[in-house]
Amino acid sequence: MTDKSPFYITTAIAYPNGKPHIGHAYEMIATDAMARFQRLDGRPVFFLTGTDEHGQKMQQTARAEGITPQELAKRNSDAFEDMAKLLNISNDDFIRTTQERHHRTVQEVWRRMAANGDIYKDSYSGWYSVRDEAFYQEGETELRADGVRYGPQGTPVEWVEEESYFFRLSAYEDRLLKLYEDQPDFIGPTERRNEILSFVKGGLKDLSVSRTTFDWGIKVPDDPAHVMYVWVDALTNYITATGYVEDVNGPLAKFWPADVHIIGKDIIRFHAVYWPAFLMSAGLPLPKRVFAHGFLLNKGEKMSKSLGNVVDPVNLVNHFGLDQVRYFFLREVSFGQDGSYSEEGIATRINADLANGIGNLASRSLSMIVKNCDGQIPTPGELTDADQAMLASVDGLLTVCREEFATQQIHKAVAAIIAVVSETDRYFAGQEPWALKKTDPARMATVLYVTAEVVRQIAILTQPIMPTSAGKLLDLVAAPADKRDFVALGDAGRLVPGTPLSAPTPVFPRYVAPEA
Ligand code: ME8
Repeated sequence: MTDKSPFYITTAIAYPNGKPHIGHAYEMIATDAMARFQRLDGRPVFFLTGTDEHGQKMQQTARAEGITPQELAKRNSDAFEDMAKLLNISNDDFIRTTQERHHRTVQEVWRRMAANGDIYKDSYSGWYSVRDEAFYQEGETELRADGVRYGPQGTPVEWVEEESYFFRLSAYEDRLLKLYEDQPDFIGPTERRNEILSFVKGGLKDLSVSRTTFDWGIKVPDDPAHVMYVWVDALTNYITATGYVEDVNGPLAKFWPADVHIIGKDIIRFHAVYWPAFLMSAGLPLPKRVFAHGFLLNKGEKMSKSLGNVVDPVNLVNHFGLDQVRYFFLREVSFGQDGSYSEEGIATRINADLANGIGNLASRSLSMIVKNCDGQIPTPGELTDADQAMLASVDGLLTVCREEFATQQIHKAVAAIIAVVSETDRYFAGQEPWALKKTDPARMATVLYVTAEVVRQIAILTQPIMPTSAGKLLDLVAAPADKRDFVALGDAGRLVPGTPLSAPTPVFPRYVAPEA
């Protein structure tokens, strides 16, 4: 029995204090592939992305630009939505934390935490990084030679002293450790799990959860001089969008708790420590898993404006093609680890795996069918061991891909698919259908049938990675619109002999670098 339960997946919601960068694009693409995979596997999917619009960083950036935080948020939130469209992201909703529905939900969650006795007023003094929107212990900071104190992510911290509400995080230490113990899959990958375990075992201090020195945020119920700490507000977005807090029987409430939050490794602490503690306090169900991907590095270096190596995702897509870029990131970067990208790396992958790999296999086999088999899918004869082994390999891919996607190991699923493409190349070359044309046309027909059937299944399975190109491949093998999901894999959806095919058009052109 396959799993038909609802599947809820989210990206982090980005700060719209600037335009989206390649790291944001990467996170959206990877999460999109996972959402598409589950949809094709027959599960009802809810996929959420959006923007995190409050906080000091937004207010400071807006002031520096001489506009209001609302204007800044709107302008850049639109840029994030546009990028999602450009990247063919299949999100079901786009949340903005300035929306009314979100204010209502966050205030209700706050009330529940307060009712549980976990919120108290005191005064805060300590280090704060506006760039990370994070409080740090003195021991986590470092005074460098430039006279500036930096936090653990390498961003400057400043001393903050103000009246503040606190969340009794210290009371959740044991419950959090029990959670990590009882649900070993709660945090992935393992490096991040270990990092969080040692952080929590090191002892938790109560968390300052409101600010009074600026006002760009959601007001604390009954105390409008305080705005909530932006992470209390931001994390709650995941539950806002399901409507669960407002109505547990609402149309999308069945999607809570989330199956997986996909985030970057720099924000694991918020998601794996603060978020479950807030939810426990408010008496709400916890997400099943938090998975942190790595950082993208440009030729191994951190992207930064000062290094001048910031690549605009829009330019990258315009240059190489969308599905090519999606493929590259999902194949090249081990999901969960840092990854490096370069123009040469992308070009190599496009040519090796797409143009010479899947594309070439499809065009060689399908054009032979069109020329030599009356333009129709041929009728296969009796299958030899080689034919059966070939079909068994491709029929076995769904099980492998399911396993890899269940643990977010997308790159391994893609590698398994590409391994079958290589195997098919060897099969095709070994069977020499072009020679069989004269000596044994019936045998040629069988080899072409088997090869085209592999192409069909590879196309179905690569839809989450390269939706448009995989759709074109499915057009080439004349796969009906209702036979493109995972139910149509394997025996159940085999190509039907006699189906007319048109001459294949190239789906993956070779990448040739423009003249310098
Ligand atoms: O952290 N490579 O927003 P954000 C890969 N608003 N991923 C990267 C990256 C890179 N070079 N740079 C950033 C925030 N990211 C909060 C999230 S969620 C309730 C609130 C990832 O715009 C980063 O790790 O700084 C995060 O997952 C996402 O982009 C948004 O980062």
